[in-house]
Amino acid sequence: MVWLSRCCFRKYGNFVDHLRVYVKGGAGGMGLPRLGGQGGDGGNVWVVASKDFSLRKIKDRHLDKRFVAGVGNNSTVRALKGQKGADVEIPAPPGITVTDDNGKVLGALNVLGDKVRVARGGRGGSFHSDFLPSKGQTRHVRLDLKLIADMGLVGFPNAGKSTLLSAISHAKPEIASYPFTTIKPEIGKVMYDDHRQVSVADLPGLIEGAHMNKGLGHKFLKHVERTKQLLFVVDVCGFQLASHSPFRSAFQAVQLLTKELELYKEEVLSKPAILVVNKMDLPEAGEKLDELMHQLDNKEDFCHLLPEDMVPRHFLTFRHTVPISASCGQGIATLQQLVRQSLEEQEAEATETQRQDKLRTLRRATTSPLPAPAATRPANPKWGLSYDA
Ligand SMILES: Nc1nc2c(ncn2[C@@H]2O[C@H](COP(=O)(O)OP(=O)(O)OP(=O)(O)O)[C@@H](O)[C@H]2O)c(=O)[nH]1
Ligand SMILES: [Mg+2]
Repeated sequence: MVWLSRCCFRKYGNFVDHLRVYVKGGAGGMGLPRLGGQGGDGGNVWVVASKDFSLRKIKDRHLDKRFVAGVGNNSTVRALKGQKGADVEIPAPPGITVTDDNGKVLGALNVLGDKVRVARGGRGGSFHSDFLPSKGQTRHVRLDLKLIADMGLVGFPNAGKSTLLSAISHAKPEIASYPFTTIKPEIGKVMYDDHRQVSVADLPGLIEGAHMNKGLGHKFLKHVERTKQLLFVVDVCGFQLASHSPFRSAFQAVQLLTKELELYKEEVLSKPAILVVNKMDLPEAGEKLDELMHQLDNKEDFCHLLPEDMVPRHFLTFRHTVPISASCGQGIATLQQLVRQSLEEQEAEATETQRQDKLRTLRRATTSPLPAPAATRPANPKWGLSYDA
């Protein structure tokens, strides 16, 4: 056990999913009162979504975690307009949300090339400021990584999430019969014959109380926020974390996982979800699956199987329920097809919603009455003139 926790710590320590850095915009340059010269503005600090960059790399390359932009040049007789200070860019992976120390979101990097200004440079001295420059903005900002993947695997430990990922993609996650084998998220790519790719994020197992920071779940729950869909994975024969913890059947696991997500952030449950019932190669799996399907079809009748405060407010309706055996390969091809189908349906739905929105806006624009002629509009009492809004 000691060995296990040490090993976990070492590997966990390698993965960085948030970073707090100090940023400072450059000060502006002095103006030149005698000739009306304007000092250069200070440089800005930006966070830019860049290829092949991880938060770990930033941390390793900038041990002091300080990013300071260049100062603007003073105005001189030779160069009345001082040169602007150099900008500084912090390269970061896509999927980053940037917040200040008060938790205010400054911006998000979703695709390569997206950039967020995190510290503004000071203004160069000019006529308007008595030729005195201003200082650059100084603060700490937090970079928070949320993985971007098409599907996120959600399940109790040992359900077989990593085994499934290795069965459907080229990823080689660690697999073992003890809980919490996966301690850092990993993304695998499912390749289809027509070269379409679907990314699947293997996340550490959730346990009851994950939303309250129990287990590793809480730290990684944020990663399900950015996946397009959820792939619930349950062991058909149920799960027991330790000898003193209660045994949970597959039905209970589904509902408890739903509740954990609900307690973390209810919006997450609005994502389409697929239920994967794993380990169908085990003896009695068939009967267990029948029981699960019956319970899922009559959820209300089986609420008593859950702790009172763990009954989800809304039961999740899965787009598909797929029995598989991740280790034997049974049902894998069907699952791959259903995953793709579900993503394509979601894309089509999104396009349809966009089309409907556009149509509605267009209709509103064409049916709204024309603005009244200026002469008939009420006069602004303050100036005694008619005014335009
Ligand atoms: N019999 C059987 N065993 C399986 C199957 N899939 C996974 N297992 C076993 O279940 C155990 C857990 O598998 P993992 O893939 O590590 O489970 P996980 O959900 O990733 O677990 P954590 O990383 O701890 O959350 C391993 O011993 C696997 O060999 C299956 O389809 N059938
Ligand atoms: Mg795992």
